[in-house]
Amino acid sequence: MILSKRSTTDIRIIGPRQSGKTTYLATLAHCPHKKELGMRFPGLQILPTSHDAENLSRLAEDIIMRGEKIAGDYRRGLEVLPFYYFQIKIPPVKGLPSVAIDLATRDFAGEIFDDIPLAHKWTETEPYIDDLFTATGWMVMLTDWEPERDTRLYKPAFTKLCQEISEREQINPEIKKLRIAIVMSKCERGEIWPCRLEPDEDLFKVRLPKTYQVLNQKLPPERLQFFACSAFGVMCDRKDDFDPRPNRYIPDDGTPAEYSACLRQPSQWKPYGLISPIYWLATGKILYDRSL
Ligand SMILES: Nc1nc2c(ncn2[C@@H]2O[C@H](COP(=O)(O)OP(=O)(O)OP(=O)(O)O)[C@@H](O)[C@H]2O)c(=O)[nH]1
Ligand SMILES: [Mg+2]
Repeated sequence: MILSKRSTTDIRIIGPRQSGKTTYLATLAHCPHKKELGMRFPGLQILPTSHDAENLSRLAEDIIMRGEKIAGDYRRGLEVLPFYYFQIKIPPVKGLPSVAIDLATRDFAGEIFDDIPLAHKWTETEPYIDDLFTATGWMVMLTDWEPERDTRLYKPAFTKLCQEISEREQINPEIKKLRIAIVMSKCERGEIWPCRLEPDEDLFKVRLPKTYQVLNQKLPPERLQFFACSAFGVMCDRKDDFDPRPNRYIPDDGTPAEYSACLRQPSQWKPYGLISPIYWLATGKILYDRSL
């Protein structure tokens, strides 16, 4: 008999400004390719189960589907920062039992991540870091890989976070169970789309070597995994009708392409890799199909 395993997962989504955190959550809430997913994985369910999570789904319908980008977030007090609740059911497959995940999650404004390495901002940043340590997992979304970002922001931010982890786990051994999923967002971009299959080796190790080194020195693989995801996906990844162009357009207003893209063709909207990081954060197992 296959037993259904139920677990509650409390995740914080962090990462620099405009790395796609809120779009990711709105896409998860809306789950635009539900019908197709239902055919590929009968029994798969992704349900927003709180008012705020339903609002996210409306954000997807009213803004993303209309080809606009959702507004960036600014630092808000933790007491007013919403939690989004989801129920995710993954059917039994390839010898793994079915999994039901009760997900509680919230995303922090990018400026909080950007401030992590800044000693003079620590008093403002610390309450958010305290909140991070009340979660069972972190999803860190990164989007660009210029050497400058690798050395000047990501490496120092992760060095500080790892230092906090090792200090706090001396006091609270529960923190030793914390898992961290590092996710390259917007992976439909042509130059990184092929690397989505092995993001650890082909994306992070190659494109963010300093960050990759620090993380691997500080955290064992049971606590650290690398993923690639895209809230937008490509135009069509079916073998019989392949069209690998990113399903995004870049407004012609001079804003940097990485930060201002919008969904191009809502009828073709098929995100990539939304569930994989959540699945690993919840279960410690790698999902058989990373495209999920
Ligand atoms: N190409 C592409 N662009 C995306 C994707 N996801 C989000 N974006 C775009 O990236 C920009 C920033 O997205 P947000 O979701 O607001 O990013 P954020 O991390 O929540 O940003 P802050 O709230 O400022 O921290 C917007 O223009 C989005 O449309 C994606 O999968 N692919
Ligand atoms: Mg946001």
